Amino acid sequence: MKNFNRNTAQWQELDRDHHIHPFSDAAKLNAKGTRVITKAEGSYIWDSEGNKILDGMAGLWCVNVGYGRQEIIDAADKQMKELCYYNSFFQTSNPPQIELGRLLSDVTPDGFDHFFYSSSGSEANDTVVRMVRHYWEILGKTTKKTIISRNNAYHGSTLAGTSLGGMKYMHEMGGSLLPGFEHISQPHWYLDGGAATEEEFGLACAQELEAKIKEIGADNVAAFIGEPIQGAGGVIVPPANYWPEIQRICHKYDILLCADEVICGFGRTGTWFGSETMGIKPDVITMAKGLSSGYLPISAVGLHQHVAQTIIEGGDINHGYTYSGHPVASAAAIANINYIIDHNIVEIVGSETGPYLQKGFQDLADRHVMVGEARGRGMMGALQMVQDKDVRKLFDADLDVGNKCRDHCFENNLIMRAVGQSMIVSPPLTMTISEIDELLEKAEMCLDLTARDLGIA
Ligand code: PXG
Repeated sequence: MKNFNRNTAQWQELDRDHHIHPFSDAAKLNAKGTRVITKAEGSYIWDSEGNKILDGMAGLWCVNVGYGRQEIIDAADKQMKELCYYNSFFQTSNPPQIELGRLLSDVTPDGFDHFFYSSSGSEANDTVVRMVRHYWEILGKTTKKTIISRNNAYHGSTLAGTSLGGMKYMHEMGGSLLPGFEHISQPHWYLDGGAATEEEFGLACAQELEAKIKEIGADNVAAFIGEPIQGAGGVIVPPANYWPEIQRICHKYDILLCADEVICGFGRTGTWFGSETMGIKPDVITMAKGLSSGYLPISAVGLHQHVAQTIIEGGDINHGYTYSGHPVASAAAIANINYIIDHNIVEIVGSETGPYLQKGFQDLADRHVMVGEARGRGMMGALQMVQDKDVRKLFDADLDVGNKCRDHCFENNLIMRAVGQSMIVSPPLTMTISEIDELLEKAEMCLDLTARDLGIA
């Protein structure tokens, strides 16, 4: 390929000269130089220096079936040649997007049979905001506009995504918190629970929703949105009574329940959807990432029958994207879902690899001086680092323990992400037991190195 054959230093220089990276401090990154990833296969990526790196994050929580699957490559290649693009606006459709809808109605929870497509999780969540408000307008409840979410939630980086999300530092950039969005506490018992039991805390967090609805007035609230298990916020698994109580409250006040399944969907938690793992029956679901395992950008909003029927009968839908239902991305998504089905990936995560990873993390937490808690479900997990396990006390923020540990991982060819003082994994769902062993060994070694930096061990 013309000009692709450069060395690391040349690529770093060009990257510095021409690229603004997402969620990065550009000046610091430029001074350090980016790591250039050149190829990938299965659970491993390679950089331009030839290092083989175990990808504990499946890219960015998305390459669920692992890298380089020929079935997906072939499906995209075939579709690219046949019909590389056509829109869905001119009363037109295309076979891959039609087939994808049928397949999604099979794998999504009961009652979901209509889907609206876009290219990213953020666009899908923008769609959720517009659709739920439109739904209430059709029903004549024009004041039902506000959407309630949680602090530290992540729902994307567009203006609506940022506003839905509960990341303060994102709201602060450019005054990005739009009106019509409210946030309640996240159900993070380990760090925020204080003296409460998990049950007491779960109930209290859920009941904040009721208090918020009463404060705003149910007539003004359109929906509640949440990730079944918060991902980017730090793999936060809510107490068992949290979601049932949220469900009860949404039902009581006639508020739509939206599950953001962008990370939890397509097997990540050991069932097809995180809603199933957490026992939720949502009205709307957001899907992206694992929908195509990241091979091509595609996302979807699933509408439960009762929502879909109202929208279908409600007249013009003044919403859509150039790439809604892109044929090549749809073909990749179909091949990806078929790969998941054909290889029993959801069942294997639910009964074998998921429990194995979780037990490995739990054992590590039990024996490691710095790990206060192991959280997770299926193939997503977090190791919470603490200074004092007995009182759940974090390290001083200035010590930057998360990034210290993340850097050790990087140097030792393991991708693990730091969220505050938690180390996060979300590996490909196809990761084998021996690869999980490698992940666990490297993770422990990097925790040891971090402890040594801090003078603990
Ligand atoms: N919802 C959830 C639950 C997500 O995790 C989005 C929506 C937005 O998807 P797009 O495709 O627009 O990025 C996400 C994305 C991180 C990190 O640092 C996580 C995401 C994106 C970027 C960084 O963990 N998740």
